[in-house]
Amino acid sequence: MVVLLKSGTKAEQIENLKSWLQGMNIGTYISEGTSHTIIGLVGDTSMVDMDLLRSLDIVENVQRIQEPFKNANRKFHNEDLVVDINGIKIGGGNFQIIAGPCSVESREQIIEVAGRVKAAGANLLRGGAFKPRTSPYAFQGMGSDGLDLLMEAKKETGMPIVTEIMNAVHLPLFENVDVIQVGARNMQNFEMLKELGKTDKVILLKRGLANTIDEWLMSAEYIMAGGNQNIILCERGIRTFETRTRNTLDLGAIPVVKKLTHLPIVVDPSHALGYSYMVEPMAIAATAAGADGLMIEVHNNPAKALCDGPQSLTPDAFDELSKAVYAVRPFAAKYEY
Ligand SMILES: [Mn+2]
Repeated sequence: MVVLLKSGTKAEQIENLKSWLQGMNIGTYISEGTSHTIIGLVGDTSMVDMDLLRSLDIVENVQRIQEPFKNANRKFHNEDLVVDINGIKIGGGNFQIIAGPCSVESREQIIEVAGRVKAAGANLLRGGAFKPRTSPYAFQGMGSDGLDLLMEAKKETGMPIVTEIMNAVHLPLFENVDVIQVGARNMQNFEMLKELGKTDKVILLKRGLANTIDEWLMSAEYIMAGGNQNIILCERGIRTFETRTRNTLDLGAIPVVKKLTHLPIVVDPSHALGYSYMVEPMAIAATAAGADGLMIEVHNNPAKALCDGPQSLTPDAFDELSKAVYAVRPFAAKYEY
């Protein structure tokens, strides 16, 4: 971190700032220019409040040289993280498709969809049991009954389960869930992130709908600071002025994330676009751009789906998507940092 002082700052004021920083175990390196003095901060500056520093009378500007996230930082983890879910690997060159309905609605529905997406090349089954709906009057999910049905589908197909948690008090119910999803709306539910950090579960951390990449990585940092390093990031579109798509799919996040962190990133074009006809082209694009996986909503009868029907693919459409994606995959962008 570098602090640029205002011109005319007195030596005594600089000494005061130095000793204040020393009190926080931060060393200083002072460089006196012709008009301005610059102080370089040496040590772990992740605890330093930049805004507080900037508000000081003698400070012109403050800049971070290093990102405030450490556990999630590529600089400290040269090798890509490979997340292993019962032998199914994501990251470090391993690519997987997670597919399934938005919500678990019935035994028949989840078993049928699971069988179809597995046959088409998906390796993990998604399905919501606890649903974060915009309206309190909309279908809220089947709750723990939905989790039981997911376990049945897992038994039947052998596919690991990915499902969303809405409240840390539900954690005991998630004991047999393979990947716990933190939804976009909970990306900054810091108390829940801390609880997930104490578990050894694989966490799929969706990007908030109005969050920057740095905020997203700081949320990953919350989980990792608690000891849990098993995180998969999921880009699911961000809110912009565009209304023709449900959100705006930020494919630019893929190379940025690859540069900043060793964590794998999967892309969810279903929630990003909101309409089924847009899902396949953007799934292909995300794959080509080097995503480590995809998350796709598939329903056996999208017209009757209790949630997110318009963006859900039929099993037949998912077959087509899967073929196209696996055809593109060998040509996907590769990143080395
Ligand atoms: Mn959904």
